[in-house]
Amino acid sequence: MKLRHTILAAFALIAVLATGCASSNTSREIAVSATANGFEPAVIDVKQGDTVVLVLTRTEEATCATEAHFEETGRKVDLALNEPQRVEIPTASKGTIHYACAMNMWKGEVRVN
Ligand SMILES: [Cu+2]
Repeated sequence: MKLRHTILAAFALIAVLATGCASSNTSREIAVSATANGFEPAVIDVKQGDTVVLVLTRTEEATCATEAHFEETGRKVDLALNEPQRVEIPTASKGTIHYACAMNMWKGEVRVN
């Protein structure tokens, strides 16, 4: 009887863990504005394995951040005024994804934790 309870408890624990794993991967769209002060917010924290899409929008005419160059992926995105650009961020491994304006003056980063 005691063994049976232990086995049931083990199955219950496995079920809880499996459910926890399945629901821990979430999908996120994160809005980033390119303004006269650069990319805002400049630092974003996400979880490894999550589906993460940055939605970059240049909201001011007077900014150097008219492009976003992604260091790790080599992707370059033109930021026309008030036209949101969607950029998927790779989150398979932990680390930091860096991006910057064409002159490398304004910088942003996505930290995969
Ligand atoms: Cu610049």
